[in-house]
Amino acid sequence: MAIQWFPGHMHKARKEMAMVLPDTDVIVEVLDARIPFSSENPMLEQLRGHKPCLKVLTKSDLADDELTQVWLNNYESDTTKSIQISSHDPLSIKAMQPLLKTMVTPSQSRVNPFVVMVVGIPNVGKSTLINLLAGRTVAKTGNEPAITKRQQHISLSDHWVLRDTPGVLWPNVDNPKSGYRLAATGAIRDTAMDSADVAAHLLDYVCVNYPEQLQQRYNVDLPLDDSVGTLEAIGRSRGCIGGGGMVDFDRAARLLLTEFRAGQIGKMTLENPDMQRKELKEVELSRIEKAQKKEEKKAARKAARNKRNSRG
Ligand SMILES: Nc1nc2c(ncn2[C@@H]2O[C@H](COP(=O)(O)OP(=O)(O)OP(=O)(O)O)[C@@H](O)[C@H]2O)c(=O)[nH]1
Ligand SMILES: [Mg+2]
Repeated sequence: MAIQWFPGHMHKARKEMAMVLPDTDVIVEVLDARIPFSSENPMLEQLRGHKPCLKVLTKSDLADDELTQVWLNNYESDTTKSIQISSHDPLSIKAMQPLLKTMVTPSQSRVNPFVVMVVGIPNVGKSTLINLLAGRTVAKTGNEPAITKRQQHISLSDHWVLRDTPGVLWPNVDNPKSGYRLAATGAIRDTAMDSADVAAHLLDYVCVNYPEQLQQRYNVDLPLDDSVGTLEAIGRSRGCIGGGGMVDFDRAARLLLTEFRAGQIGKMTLENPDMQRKELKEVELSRIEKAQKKEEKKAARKAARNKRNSRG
């Protein structure tokens, strides 16, 4: 299922980001440590060009530590550095500033402060990070996407300025698997997708990769080879019962998603770099197929038109 959730303010935000980019010294791209691939916005990648970029894997308190390390190793390059943080770990936030300093070139003649633009998909924790760096509440935060609606400048000191930006998704999330993961972690409004569908996709992965945590949390015998059956068993064990004594799948799904997002099932990461490579190939193949079909349709229409004209 392709997701199309691109509210007007995101379109405006994208344009504003492009406008202020020339005056930006470093881009801080906030990624969700549970879905580093799916939370990386390809639109931002194009926008930033060769600007130095610090990839910040946030919510690491909710992610699988081993996989967070794998992802961090995956990013290092000349213009890109990476770090993991958690809003619950002040030391991880403190470690960011020295790293940012290594990414700018100080010049004695410089009078303007360095500008750091904080970007990322909705609900990933950009404003929370800014508040923690500033040491006070300067930006509005909230546990739902699209809280920040416009850019905001925050002076950290005479030498540093932070720019908070609204979360931006790309107009058409063309990898359906990424769409489900974005929905599972709360980057997409819950109303944009069917909760039971999102929960079943989450369980497809969790049942295989984190079966013990799931079993422990729900404390019932789960049929782990069947995600719909697992969701049904979770719903029954938690009293999500609707008419006729049947499990209310929507309620069970919402319960599972809430507990997953709060880290109550355990620390989990939903993707690794191998999955990223495989899925990017699939997306490319499907793009080529779609383009071919479009061309074939166009050719068929043209042939039909020519036939009609030659008859007439
Ligand atoms: N567990 C955990 N929660 C976090 C962390 N960072 C942020 N959050 C929570 O994530 C939610 C979203 O945080 P925000 O800072 O508003 O996210 P944002 O990226 O600014 O969102 P938009 O402005 O909507 O794009 C809030 O409920 C935060 O408390 C973290 O490191 N760990
Ligand atoms: Mg925000």
